[in-house]
Amino acid sequence: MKEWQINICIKRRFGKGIRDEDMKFHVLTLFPEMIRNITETSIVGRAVKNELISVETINIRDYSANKHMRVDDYPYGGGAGMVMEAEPVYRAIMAAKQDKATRVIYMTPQARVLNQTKVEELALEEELIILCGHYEGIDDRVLQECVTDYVSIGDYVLTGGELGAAVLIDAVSRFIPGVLSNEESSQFESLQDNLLEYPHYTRPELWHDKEVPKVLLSGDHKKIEAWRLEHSKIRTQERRPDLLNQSYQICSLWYGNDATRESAELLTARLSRYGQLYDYNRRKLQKTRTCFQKRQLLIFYLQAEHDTPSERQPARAEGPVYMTLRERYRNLYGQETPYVLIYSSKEEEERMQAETEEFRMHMEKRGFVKLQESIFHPDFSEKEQIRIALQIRANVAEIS
Ligand code: 21W
Repeated sequence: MKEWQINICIKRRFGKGIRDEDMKFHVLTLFPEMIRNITETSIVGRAVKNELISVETINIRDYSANKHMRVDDYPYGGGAGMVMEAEPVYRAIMAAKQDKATRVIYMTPQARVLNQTKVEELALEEELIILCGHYEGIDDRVLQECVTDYVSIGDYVLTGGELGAAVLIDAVSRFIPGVLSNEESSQFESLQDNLLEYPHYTRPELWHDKEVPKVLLSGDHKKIEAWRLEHSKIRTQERRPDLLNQSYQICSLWYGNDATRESAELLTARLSRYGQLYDYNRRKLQKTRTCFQKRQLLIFYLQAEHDTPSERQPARAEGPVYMTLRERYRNLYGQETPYVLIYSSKEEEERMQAETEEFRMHMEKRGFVKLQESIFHPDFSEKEQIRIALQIRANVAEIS
């Protein structure tokens, strides 16, 4: 059982208050029932019930500084419509914040449009305050003082920020462990690789004179995967060519024992639908000159050489010989290709310091740029695994 599953069991058994939710949303709005309607239903509603997330609505009107509970006033300089006053909004934000450094997101059409990268970045937070405007907008001074992120959900005009807040909550919640069931899982996701999904088919084989592509009936999984990748690319080129120059292919290079391989398989699957594994235990691969492109991301998994043999990984008759990183990867060439180093433990990171520094300089000369170092282990909880994958994806998004 994974850690989060155990946590759910504990919660079911002992009720509330055992442990905090993995994400807390505070929504500041004049129409709290609009948010509640959405967040009490469907997958988000189930996640709230299971206490994986919580959604607190704060009615800005409750923080009015006025005995008539008014929260808006005429705009200075004249013009149509009303403007929400700074003070009630400020008080509502302070009530949600409670001295914590929580990010405050203002939903507004005057912002960059929300995308998957931003969603993943926000999913790394523990709490979010979402501010919904109404009328013509909010007095700019409170926005300047409190807001950390401005978010639009698309280039069209709505009547208020509530639907935007609901969209944000929905998209972020999908990254909270346990929110999606296995079937709904975000493991393999359209857009995960900045590619649109390939076309799907089900029975019958022939419909309105249209046949199902033969390769899908072949049972050859390698061929099917190649077909799907190809058609994902074709679709993206046709319908969303703008996505293609944000897309990176994940290449995981590993050297070592079964634990190292397992790390590589797990993290690669979290990062990409079409990630590739390179087993550098193979002498042939070590000797082959391999050129990588700008749009590829290399992930090196360091050998957990001092790992004690576990049940999962019985000791080999003769374990892999220790080679330095430079020796293992002596034939790699890049074109400003980014890479990530993955250690299996904190101790390994410390032990390897000198060697990875030497490796970094070697790689720099060969056309590679180091993006980050992380620690990853198959025994990490689902939450920790997702966090590491999201961090890598956020860093990649930053350079692209
Ligand atoms: C719409 C507020 C327009 C302010 C002419 C004269 C939040 C939203 C919203 C809204 C204006 C999002 C005007 C995409 C959105 C939101 C309400 C300013 C009014 N026009 N994402 N006065 N689209 N919309 N213009 O509308 O609060 S996220």
